[in-house]
Amino acid sequence: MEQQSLPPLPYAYDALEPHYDEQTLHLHHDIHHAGYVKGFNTAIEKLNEARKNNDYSLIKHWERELAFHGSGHILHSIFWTNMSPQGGGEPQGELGQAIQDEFGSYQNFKNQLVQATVAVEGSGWGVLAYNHVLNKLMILQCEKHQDLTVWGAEPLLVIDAWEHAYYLKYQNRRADFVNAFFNIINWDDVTQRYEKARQSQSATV
Ligand code: MN3
Repeated sequence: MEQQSLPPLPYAYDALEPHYDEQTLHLHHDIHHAGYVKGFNTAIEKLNEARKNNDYSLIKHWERELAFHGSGHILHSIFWTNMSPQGGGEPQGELGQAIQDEFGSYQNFKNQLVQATVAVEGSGWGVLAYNHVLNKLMILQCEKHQDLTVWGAEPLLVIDAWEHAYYLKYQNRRADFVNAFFNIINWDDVTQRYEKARQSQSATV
């Protein structure tokens, strides 16, 4: 497998102010996300070596590293494009309808996603996902970057609830950060992800 690289942000570091501050974005993207990319590449390299040498003595460690850093890399890549300086509002079209059908209303959906994200135990994420296997939208909590998911769930909209995502500006007020995030959600991006996810084939139950 090819080495992964850190994707550039699709906007300037200060573009999401005041909801998401420049200093946090710098640290979050340039240090934290870069760390997950590096960790993922190391895990890939070590697993290549293990196969080559037929030495699986550290297999448990490197598989865990692969899941943690790989999931961290994927979720952050989605997180950056989930935000936009022109974001906010409510989703329209098919996604808007699907949210209404699944959760009863946009407000119900928002309430559940905010509460789920705020209540993540320790470090983790709030996630809106489309589940290929069940053909349905789901709101999930994710601990760390990889725990508590459901197989077949493709993340569409993710909210980083690790302290590194908000602590400089919001300190212990995770709920304030999560609510502010709704002012910068890029619904066009979320809608495109939903449409692509619906088009891709998966065996269903
Ligand atoms: Mn993060």
